[in-house]
Amino acid sequence: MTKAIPLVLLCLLAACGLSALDKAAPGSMAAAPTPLLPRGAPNGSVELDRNGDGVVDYRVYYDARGKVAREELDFNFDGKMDTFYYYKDGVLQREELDTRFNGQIDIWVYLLEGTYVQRYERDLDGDGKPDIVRDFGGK
Ligand SMILES: [Ca+2]
Ligand SMILES: [Ca+2]
Repeated sequence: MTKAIPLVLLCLLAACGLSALDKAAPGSMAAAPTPLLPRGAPNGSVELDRNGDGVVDYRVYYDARGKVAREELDFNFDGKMDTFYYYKDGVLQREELDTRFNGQIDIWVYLLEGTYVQRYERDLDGDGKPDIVRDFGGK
């Protein structure tokens, strides 16, 4: 037993906290801290076909200063965007996820400083309104 153990335990606890959030947002659809293409032409947009099937599955929009403003992702490659990231001044503010792939957002994640989850909302019954709200506080 060493003094390092409490720190390891703390890390495990932190990992548990994160994985609980992961469980609510299946797969790797959780936070993407950095945009795929963070800079681009002012007010422009870029489309990508990540899996090469001829269907666009990633789209990014830039603000007037060429910083990323919004990203859209087709996570399950069914041709419909299901994961949305909203930025302000290039910093991630909000994620919206359609985890049932039915065209309706069912998870909203609000971020602080682009990293910390400030608020988490989930729609369980498919009416488009959150049933679970977790507010982690912050500013
Ligand atoms: Ca594709
Ligand atoms: Ca999709």
